[in-house]
Amino acid sequence: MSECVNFIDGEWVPSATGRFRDNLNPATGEVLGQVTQSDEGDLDRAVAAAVAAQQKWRLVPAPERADVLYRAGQLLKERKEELSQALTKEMGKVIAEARGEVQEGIDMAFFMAGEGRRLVGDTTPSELPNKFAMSVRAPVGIAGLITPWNFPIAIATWKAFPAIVGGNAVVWKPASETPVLANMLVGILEEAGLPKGVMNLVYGSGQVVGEAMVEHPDIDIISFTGSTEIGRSVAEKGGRHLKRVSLEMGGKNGIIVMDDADLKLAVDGIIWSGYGTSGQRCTAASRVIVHRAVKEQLEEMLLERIRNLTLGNGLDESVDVGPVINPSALNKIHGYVKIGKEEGARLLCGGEVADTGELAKGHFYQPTLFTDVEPFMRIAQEEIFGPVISIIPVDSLDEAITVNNSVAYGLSSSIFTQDVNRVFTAMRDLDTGIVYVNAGTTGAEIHLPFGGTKGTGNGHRDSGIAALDVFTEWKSVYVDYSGTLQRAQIDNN
Ligand code: UN1
Repeated sequence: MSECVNFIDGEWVPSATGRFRDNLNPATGEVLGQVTQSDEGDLDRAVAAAVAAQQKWRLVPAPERADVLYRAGQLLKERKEELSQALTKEMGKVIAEARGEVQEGIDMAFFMAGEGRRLVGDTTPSELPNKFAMSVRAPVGIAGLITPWNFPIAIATWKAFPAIVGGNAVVWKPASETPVLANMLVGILEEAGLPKGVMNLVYGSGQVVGEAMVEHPDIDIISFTGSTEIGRSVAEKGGRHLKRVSLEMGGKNGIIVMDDADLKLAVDGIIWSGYGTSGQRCTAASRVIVHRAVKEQLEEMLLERIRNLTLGNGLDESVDVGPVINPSALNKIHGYVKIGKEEGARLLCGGEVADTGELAKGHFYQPTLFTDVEPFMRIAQEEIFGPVISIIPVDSLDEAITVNNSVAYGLSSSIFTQDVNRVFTAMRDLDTGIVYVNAGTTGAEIHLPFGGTKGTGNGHRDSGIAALDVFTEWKSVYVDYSGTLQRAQIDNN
């Protein structure tokens, strides 16, 4: 049993509230430990520690700041299996996926460590003689990170590592569902030599700690991943304080399957992206937009594959689909299945809670497939965050693209086709932040920008170089070595 507490100014401390909540294994119902539940007082202490630490951290040369990330990357690598096992136990994703997620964290550490030797700005000519002009990156200051339970390691590293290398100090509120992973990650940064106060961890609810972070006058930027509903309120409240707010929210990702597609490949992509992580990825495929000419064949092939999927505890290497996070997720998913039936969609398989034998101990939902779904139906429009896929038939690429784009989200999309003209048309016209060709909608790599359009984001990106734009301010610097007062736009015209 583990007790997860806050990490403030280099000390592991329970909240002064004395309140804890249970940390449960979603596959077995087993109590893994407890996690402290904080209030505004704990947050204030964490922010004060961050403010003090950042004054020194911003002056540490960036390559030296990066050394901490190299060491953290090394430790993550050495403990990959331990972290992956812990991840499967507390979040439920199958062990192969857990290893993949920890790998994202490792990759992010080394990638951002490399940025410590770049952090590039521009050197440009000046309009005037004997004058030098350049832009440099300055830290934003104190970064407040709010992260979800579905990728407790990867998403945290997408945000924390660029923040750290950029010279910021961090106050992190991870999801209370996955505290062991948050503790392990912070422990690794501490061991890697991150000075005290640069990384602070505060557990608590979104309503108490999350809201207080958004309102806190000393937090300069909020980087949030979670639902569109909460993201909107973070943007509204943060906007009032003129705070920088970077949002990564929901998705309703579509896979287009054209009549010339390699159907076996398409089926692999649909199964992996739709039912992997039990559909609990913001990149999960939840719509299959298929050309009518291959619809029936695709349905048969999908049904055959779904019949052979094994549900269970993700620690068992032979299991394909793990549990969903908690009973309320199960209710939400089942609610959508009922809505789909009422709307007139045809249920091809699944559609029930899976609770036979051992499965009854956890929260499992059968991989579910609807067909003859109309694009306007709620199951085709709203994020379900569970293993439910809707097949929408279309007659052309144009129609497929229109259907794909006719949702309130814009994170990821994909097209299966052999035709290069269709590939480039789709690449241009699919209005999502991520587009895949002949692959599913999941599996973004950390050195590229991650995020999306419309209800998915607000113009910022996680991971990749783009993340440095979130966590640094541009500063334009002019050095005049002429010895005279040169008046720009006057003396040179
Ligand atoms: C998420 O679901 O919020 O692209 C992140 C992917 C993963 C990250 C998903 N690399 O599916």
